[in-house]
Amino acid sequence: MKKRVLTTMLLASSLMFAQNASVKDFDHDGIPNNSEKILGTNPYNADTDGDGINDLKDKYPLNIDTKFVKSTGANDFKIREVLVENNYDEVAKKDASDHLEIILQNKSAKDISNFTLFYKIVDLKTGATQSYILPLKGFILKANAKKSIHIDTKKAKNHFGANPNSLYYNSKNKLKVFVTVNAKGYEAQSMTIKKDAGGTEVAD
Ligand SMILES: [Ca+2]
Ligand SMILES: [Ca+2]
Ligand SMILES: [Ca+2]
Repeated sequence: MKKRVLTTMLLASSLMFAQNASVKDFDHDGIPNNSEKILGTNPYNADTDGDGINDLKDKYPLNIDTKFVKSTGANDFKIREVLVENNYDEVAKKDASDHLEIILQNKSAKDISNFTLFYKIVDLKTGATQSYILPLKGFILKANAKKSIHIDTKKAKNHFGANPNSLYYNSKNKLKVFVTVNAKGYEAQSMTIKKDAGGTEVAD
């Protein structure tokens, strides 16, 4: 009898929790947070892949529907490094953290802005792919300087929103990450990196 009461109570409380969770929709895209987790979309971004189509209407919310057009112009900046988990950061002489980090170098005497990032994640075991466009609003690469772009869930300067439900965070398989950085009026720069199998380490 006692056991039955407990089960009923547990059921009732989990139902209440499910109802509460289901009505939460942080990004107001019409998809509840818990459904975004199942779909693999970003609960903090109404347009997860950045292609201009809202998650609810997007047939492929994790792969851009439009073609990413590379910027052209002066070849004045380059990607110095792309860091992922299990990388050794040659510049800082320490292990790289788990998030995606792109280190840019300005080779010119002029500040560069108006950056947009395109990145594609391929799960090398399942073949699943995801592609994202991310405008890097407010990011300025000063003349002759190097600076990192961080793609994670931190809200800080030079940090830009990663999808917490993406392959990057949820697949334990070996991944390949293709990165292209656009800057209006400048030659786009690309780099590819592999992320070893295994989960992201919380300790980093
Ligand atoms: Ca939502
Ligand atoms: Ca969303
Ligand atoms: Ca979209």
